[in-house]
Amino acid sequence: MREYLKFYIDGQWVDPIEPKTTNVINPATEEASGSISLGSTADVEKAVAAARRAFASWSQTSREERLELLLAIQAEYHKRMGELGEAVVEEMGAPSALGNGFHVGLGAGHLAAAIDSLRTFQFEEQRGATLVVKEPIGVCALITPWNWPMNQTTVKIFPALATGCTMILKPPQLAPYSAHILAEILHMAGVPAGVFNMVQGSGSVIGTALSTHPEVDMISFTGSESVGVEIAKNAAPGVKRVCQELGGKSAHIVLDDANLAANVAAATAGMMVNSGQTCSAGARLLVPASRLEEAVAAAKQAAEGVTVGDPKGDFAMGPVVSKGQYTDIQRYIELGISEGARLIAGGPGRPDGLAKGFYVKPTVFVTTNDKTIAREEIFGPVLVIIAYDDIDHAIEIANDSPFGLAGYVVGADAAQCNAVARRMRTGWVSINGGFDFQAPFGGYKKSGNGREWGEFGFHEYLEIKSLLGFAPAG
Ligand code: TAP
Repeated sequence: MREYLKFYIDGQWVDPIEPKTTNVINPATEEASGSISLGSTADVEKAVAAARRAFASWSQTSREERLELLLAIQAEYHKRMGELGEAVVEEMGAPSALGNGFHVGLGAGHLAAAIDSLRTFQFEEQRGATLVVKEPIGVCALITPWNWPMNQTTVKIFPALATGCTMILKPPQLAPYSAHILAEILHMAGVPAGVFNMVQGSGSVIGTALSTHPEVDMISFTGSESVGVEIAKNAAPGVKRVCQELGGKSAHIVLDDANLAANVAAATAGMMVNSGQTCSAGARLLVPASRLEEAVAAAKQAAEGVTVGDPKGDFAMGPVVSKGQYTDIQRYIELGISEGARLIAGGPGRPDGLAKGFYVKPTVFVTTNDKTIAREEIFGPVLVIIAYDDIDHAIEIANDSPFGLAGYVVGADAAQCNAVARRMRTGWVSINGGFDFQAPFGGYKKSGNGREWGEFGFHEYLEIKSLLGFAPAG
């Protein structure tokens, strides 16, 4: 059993001011795997005060000093990747290969990207007699979700550190272990006292205290639309910057010239990665109407080939994170059926042989874009296939969504793929599997307003100042 009962404030592991704990449930066993403390507004006060004090000196550090610290963090991170991976497996049920692979690899990737960006980032630009300076915005509240716990924390912490900000991290109650280990890594690497602080607890208490705190300058939030809106409202009276990374219902367009069966199979298996709990998942698979049945056969075979079981075993898919998440996904599957969608794989209930744990069947429907299961984010292993008549129709369907986070295009003709990608109203489009840690990531429409990852992620943490009549040093 893990007991992570202390918070990290002002460079020290400290007890909560008012002791209160909660169990963390292992989604594979439905049993407690450990416990964390639930903080109060008094803990937030301490953490914000520490971050404010530290900002005075950390904001004045040189690029080289911050680079040295990030390199020290990188060395510590690499030493403890195994522990981080095991924590992710236990807290959110990721299969071992995924938890120890892509989950912790995303953290390492964001760290390397922050280091690369910091080496060359232009913090100053002389424009005639004006110097434009980018300065750290101040004390940042980082509020993260459970679905890719290492990705979500590292994509905020490292750019915040690199730009000279100080911060308070509020990790998710459902997946708090990896964040605690990450705080240990930062401590071991020598992050100065107060620069990074972490308070565990509920969003309604800790998140609200941070969003409304007059000494918090900026909030970087990843999570659901409803909480994003609440944070923005809470932050509005203080005129804080609020960067929101919210949900998605991304289209994955398979063009007519693509190797359809192979691409549909890959897209189906891809949807089931992390039990479908990925904001940028290609949850709407758009295929040519003339080849729908070919796509259905490939998707059925691929979904039925996704093995589901104990995250510690050799399975492609583990459970979903919680009972609440399991119940929500079951509701959507039932809704799909009652709305008349054609169920081609999976369906309600647990997979055969799994009596315990929040396991969901890899599920595929064929439906139309007006149905609830095609419009709302299910955040589970549920793919909807939608047929299109021609490319204009495919793009119309792709863009007919309240969200605009990601998109995928696969096809043999690169020029055509590029043209389709350009017409998609989303912040991030992967063409034939393209992936890049330096590419800005974030959403249009209800998917949010921020851009994270690599150099573009730095801008969220920077103010822009003009120094007029600034004579360049001669
Ligand atoms: P949320 O319920 O929104 O929770 C996200 C974080 O916000 C948690 O740490 C939560 O705390 C906290 N929170 C809850 N209420 C709050 C409040 N009133 N004020 C401040 N903070 C509050 O999301 P989730 O269920 O963890 O994650 C799933 C959602 O996140 C999906 O919609 C998904 O699409 C989205 N998501 C988006 C992205 C990107 S990059 N766009 C990435 C991942 C996930 P507790 O839960 O600990 O109480």
